[in-house]
Amino acid sequence: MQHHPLSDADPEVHNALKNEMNRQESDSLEMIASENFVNQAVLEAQGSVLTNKYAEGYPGNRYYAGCEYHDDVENLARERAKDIFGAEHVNVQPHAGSQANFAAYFSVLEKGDRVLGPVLAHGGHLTHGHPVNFSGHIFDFDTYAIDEETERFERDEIVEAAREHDPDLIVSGYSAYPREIPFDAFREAAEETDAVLMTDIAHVAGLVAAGIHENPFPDWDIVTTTTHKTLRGARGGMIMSREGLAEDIDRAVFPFSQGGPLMHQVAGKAVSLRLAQERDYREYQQQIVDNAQALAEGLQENGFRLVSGGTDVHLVLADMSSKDMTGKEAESLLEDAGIVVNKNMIPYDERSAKVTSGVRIGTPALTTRGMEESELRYVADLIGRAVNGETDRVREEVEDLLHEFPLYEDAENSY
Ligand code: DSN
Repeated sequence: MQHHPLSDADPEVHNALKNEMNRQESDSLEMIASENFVNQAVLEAQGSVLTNKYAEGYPGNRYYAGCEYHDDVENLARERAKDIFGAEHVNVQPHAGSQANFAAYFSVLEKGDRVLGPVLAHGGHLTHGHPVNFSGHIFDFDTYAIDEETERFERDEIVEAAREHDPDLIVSGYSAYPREIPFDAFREAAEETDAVLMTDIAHVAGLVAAGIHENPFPDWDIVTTTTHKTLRGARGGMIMSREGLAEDIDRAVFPFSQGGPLMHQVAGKAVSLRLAQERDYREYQQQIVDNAQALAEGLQENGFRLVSGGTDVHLVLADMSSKDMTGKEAESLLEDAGIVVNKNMIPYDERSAKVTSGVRIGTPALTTRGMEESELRYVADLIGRAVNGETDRVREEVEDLLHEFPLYEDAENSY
C-alpha cells in the first residue's frame, strides 16, 4: 500500500493538527481539571495498526480470527490495572467514562431500580442521575447533597439520604469536588441499606493509583474511571470490580452496550498504565496536589473565595462572586489572557449551568509540564491580574512561562 504522509493526504486536517499542537505547546496554560498531556509513547500506541481490526469479545474468546496480538495488549492493560488499583477484575473496553458508567449500572441493575447519587450542581456528573442523561431517564435516582455550611459531603447527609431512599446502588465520585471522597460514609450507608457500592473515580484515579487518595478496594463492588484525567493516559473508560461481578460487567460492556473495542485505544491505556507503574509516578501525583494547594493559597491571597476553603486533590473551585463576576465572565477573561479553565456551578448556586458563579481550576496538566509550587503561586497572581482586566500583559507572561516549560520534544514537527 502506498504511504501518504498526512500533510499530502489531507493538508487541511494536517494543518488543524499542527495548530492544535501549537496551542497546547505554547499558547495557553491548560488548567481544565479533567485534562492532561499524554506521553509520546501513548500517542504512538494510539496511532497504531490496531485500529485496523475487529476484536469483539475478550482475550481467548473473540468473535473474529487473528486476535492473538490484540489479546496480548488487552491482557497487559487488564493485569496492569489490577496491579495498580488492587482490583480483582478489570474491563478496559469502555470507549469513555459515560459508557463505563452505563455498563456498570446495567451489570447489577434493571430499568427502574433505585439509585442514590450526588446533586449534579454539587460536583456530580451527568451520568450520576441527571434527568437529561440516560441515567436519570432509566433509573429511579434520588440525591444526597453537600452540607451548605462546610461545603463538603458529610456523613450524616449521606447516611440519612440512604435511609430515606433505600437505594439498590449508591454512587459516589465527583467532577468538581475539591475534597477527598468520604468513602467511610458510603460504606456505612451501604451496610444499612444493603446497596451495591459504586464509585466513579475518574477525576482522582491518578491520586488513587499513587496511594495519595484512599483506594475504594477491597470494599467496593464496582469502580469506574476514565483513563485520561489525573491518571494521565489515553482517552477512554475502564470498569474495575470484585471477581464475583466479572461476568456481569463484561456482558454489560459487550454485547449489551458496545460492539468492537477500540483496540488502538486499549493499547494506549496499556502503555499509560505501564507508565503509572514507574517509580516517579507517585512523585508526579503528589506534586499535582502540592501544586493545587499552592494555587489555592495564592488565589486566597488574591482575594478569591474557594469552595470549602481549599483543596485535598487536583482542583480548586473558586466562587467568582468574591470578585463580583460570574463564572462565565471569569472564564472568558481568563481565556483572553491565555489561561484555560471552565465555568462551573458551585454548591447552592443561584445561577444556571450556562452562567454559573464559579470556575474550576486544575493542576494536572501544568504539573505534567514540570511546574511546581512557586510557578503555581505565580499563576494564582496571573489569574488575579487577568480577572482584573490586565489581559495583554498577563498573556505575554503566560507565553514566557510556557516557553520555560516545554511539553513535547520536537513539537514543531510532531502532533
Ligand atoms: N467532562 C469531564 C469533566 O470535565 O470533568 C467529566 O466527564
